[in-house]
Amino acid sequence: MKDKIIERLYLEKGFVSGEAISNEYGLSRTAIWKHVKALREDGYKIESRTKKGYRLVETPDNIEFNEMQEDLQTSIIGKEIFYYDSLESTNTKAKEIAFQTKEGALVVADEQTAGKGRLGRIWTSPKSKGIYMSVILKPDIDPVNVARLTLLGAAAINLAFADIGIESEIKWPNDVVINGKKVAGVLTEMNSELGIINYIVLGAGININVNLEEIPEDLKERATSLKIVKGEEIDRRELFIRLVSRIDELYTEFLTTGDIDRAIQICIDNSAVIGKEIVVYQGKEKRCGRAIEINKKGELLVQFDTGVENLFSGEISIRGKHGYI
Ligand code: BT5
Repeated sequence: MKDKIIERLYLEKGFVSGEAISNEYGLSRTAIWKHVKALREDGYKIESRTKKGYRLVETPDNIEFNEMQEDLQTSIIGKEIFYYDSLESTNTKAKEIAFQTKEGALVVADEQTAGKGRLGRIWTSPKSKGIYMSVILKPDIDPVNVARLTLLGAAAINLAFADIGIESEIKWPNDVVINGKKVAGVLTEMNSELGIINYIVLGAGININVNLEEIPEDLKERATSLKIVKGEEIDRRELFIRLVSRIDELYTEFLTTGDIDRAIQICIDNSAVIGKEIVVYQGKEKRCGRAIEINKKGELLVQFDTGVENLFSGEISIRGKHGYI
C-alpha cells in the first residue's frame, strides 16, 4: 500500500487530498497518516497541508530509477541511486550525502537549477532533457591521481554514445563533442585530508533531448544535443544504463590495475585536440601551442615555443585556434 500511495503522489506532481486516497484505496485517514509517516522514515519528503492533502516534494529513489536498478548489471556503480526531480546540482547533493553512502552511489536529477561547470562556471540543465548525475567514489589512491578520473568519465560517455550508435570526440580533459560542438561535460570534485581521499564526486552532464531553441543564445555556437545531431528523440533511460555500465567497467579496471590505460587510449583515439593548434588558458595566462599526446597519467603534452609541457587537467581550459575546437 505504501508503494501505491507514493506512486499516486509521484504521478500527480501536486497535492492529492486525503479524501481521494481514502476513496481510491479504501483506507481510513489514520491508516493514510501511518503510511505517510513510514514513507517519510524511508526518506521521502512529503508535505501535508490541511484542506489540500499530501504532496511529494523529494524522492530518495524514484520509481523509474528503482526499476532501473534491476536493469543495471554493475559490480560497483549504482547499487544505491538517489533520484530527485530537481536539484541545484547533483555534485553538491552528492557531497552532502557522501559520508553516508557506499562507494558507487549515484545522485541523479531530472533538472538542475544551478548545475556547475569547472572553475565556477554554469552547466545549463533543462528539465527532462538530459542526464545530470554524480557518482560517489572512494578509491584508496593518492589525491594527485584524481584528475585522471575526469578522463575516465569522458571516455565512459564516449563509449556509451557508441553503444547507441553515436560517434563523438573527446576534448581533453572533460568535454565530449560532436560535430565540433559540446554535448557533454564532466566535473570531478574531491574531499581529502592529509593526503587521504574521503570521497570523489564524478559528475556528468549530457544534453540529450534538448532542442535547438532551448540552447541559450550565447552557447548556440558551441553546444549541441544528441537529439539535434540524430534528428530524433533519444531514450534517456537506455543511455543512462549504458553510461553507468561503462563507468563501472572502466572504474573496476582502474581499481584492479591502478591505471586508466583503456580510458586514456579512448581519449587519444577519439581526441578532438591531438595534432591541432590550440590555445591554452591557465588563470589569466593565454598561450598558443600544438597538442601532441596524452600520457599514461592523463596529462596533455603541448608543444609551446618554449618547449614541451605536461598539462594537468585541474585549472586549464583549451580552445581551438579558430573557435571552440
Ligand atoms: C563542464 O565544465 O563541462 C562540466 C559540466 C558538468 C556538469 C555535470 S551535470 C551533473 C553534475 N552536477 C553538476 O553541478 N555538474 C555536473 P566546463 O568545462 O567548465 O564547461 C562549462 C562551460 O560549458 C560553460 O561555461 C558554458 O560555456 C558551457 N555550457 C554550459 N552548459 C552547457 C550545456 N548544457 N551544453 C554545452 N555547453 C554548456
